[in-house]
Amino acid sequence: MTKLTLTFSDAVAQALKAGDPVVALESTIITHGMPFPANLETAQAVEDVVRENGAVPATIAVIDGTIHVGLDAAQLEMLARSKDVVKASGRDLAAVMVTGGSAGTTVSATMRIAALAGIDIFATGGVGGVHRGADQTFDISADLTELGQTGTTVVCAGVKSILDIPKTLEYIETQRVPVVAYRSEDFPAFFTRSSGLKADHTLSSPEEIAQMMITHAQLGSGTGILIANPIPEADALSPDFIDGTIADAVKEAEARGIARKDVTPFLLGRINELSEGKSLTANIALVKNNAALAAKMAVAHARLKRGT
Ligand code: PSU
Ligand code: MN
Repeated sequence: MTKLTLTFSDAVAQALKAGDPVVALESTIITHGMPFPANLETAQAVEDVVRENGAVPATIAVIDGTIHVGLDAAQLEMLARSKDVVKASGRDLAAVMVTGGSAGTTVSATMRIAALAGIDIFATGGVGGVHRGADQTFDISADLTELGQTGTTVVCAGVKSILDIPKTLEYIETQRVPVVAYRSEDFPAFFTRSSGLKADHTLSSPEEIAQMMITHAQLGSGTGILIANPIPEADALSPDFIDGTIADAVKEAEARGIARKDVTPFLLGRINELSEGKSLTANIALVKNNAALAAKMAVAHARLKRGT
């Protein structure tokens, strides 16, 4: 038996050692969430946004059987171009590693690894959730159960209406995960600024969120926190347009019998095609927006932990 090794980039290792702000980033968005080359350009741009806002980006993936925390340019490009890397949620990691495989890590796997690495804040686009028709299919993302068990704070833009948003919020509530909307009363729906549902809490500064993270950890619940950051007004899509597109994609997935881990990548790809790239443009904008907020939170959180 050998010890689990995480391979850190120099920048991430140094920052963690010094207690400097670090933001974890997932890689399924690169391998299964966006087409090439937009996936690579976005991954690089998101890392830049984190740096511009004062934190060190730690993109997480499995490469040739090893978990990497912080990737170099060549590794990012390999993931972006590769057609045969696995989509790994937390439960898939060990099997991928033992066979020497490579994987993009989903929100659940990235949270798990971030927690092992000592990174408290993670930015992504959208988390998985309870799918429409889950009463028949039982399709509920492992992201939600991971949020209930791992103390990572996840910044997202809400969840897409490829999911059943009311059921997703109910499930998150059962998992004891606090949901905070940033500078909004409403829980956002990814491409649009409101899902029509209220968020449990509203916070309005990175400092306030950082303080909440510390208090939440002190309370010992052990769960994550979901920060829902609405897409910027200028980048938001019209609800009528995108909801129609999503409904068409969901119908097509059902008709074709798409199931299990293929559902979300199929829907993302089809929505991009059906919207003629409009969904992708919005997706890129909101991921950058989330990365900026996460970096500011990480700066505030590092300051509070240091007591300065
Ligand atoms: N939603 C997006 N883009 C993504 C994903 C979700 O808008 O790339 C990815 C994330 O990695 C998320 C995963 O963790 O899909 C959820 O997959 P599933 O629904 O199979 O649990
Ligand atoms: Mn699923």
